[in-house]
Amino acid sequence: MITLYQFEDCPYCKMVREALDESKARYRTVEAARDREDPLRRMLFEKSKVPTVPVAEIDGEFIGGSRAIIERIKLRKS
Ligand SMILES: N[C@@H](CCC(=O)N[C@@H](CS)C(=O)NCC(=O)O)C(=O)O
Repeated sequence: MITLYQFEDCPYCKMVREALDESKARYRTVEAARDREDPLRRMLFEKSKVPTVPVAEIDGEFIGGSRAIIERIKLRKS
C-alpha cells in the first residue's frame, strides 16, 4: 500500500497523483496540515528528511520530494 501525504491544491502533489494513477498502483491520500509544527508534519520530516509535501510512504519507506517519489513509483512498476 502507498500513502501519499499531500495538499490537494499542491502542484507537486498533483504530479505524484498523476504518476500513481498512471502506474495503476493502489494508494490513499492523507491531507497534511499547513503548519510544519503539526505532529504529522513533524513525523513526515523526521522520517523523510524533507520539510515539504508531497511525502509518500511506499512499502514502508518514507520518501519526500515529488521527483524522488515519481522515480520510485516508476521503479516499483517495472
Ligand atoms: N521540491 C519539492 C517542492 C514541494 C513544495 O514546495 N511543496 C509545498 C506545497 S506546493 C509545501 O510543502 N509547502 C508547505 C511548507 O513549505 O511547509 C517537491 O518537488 O516536492
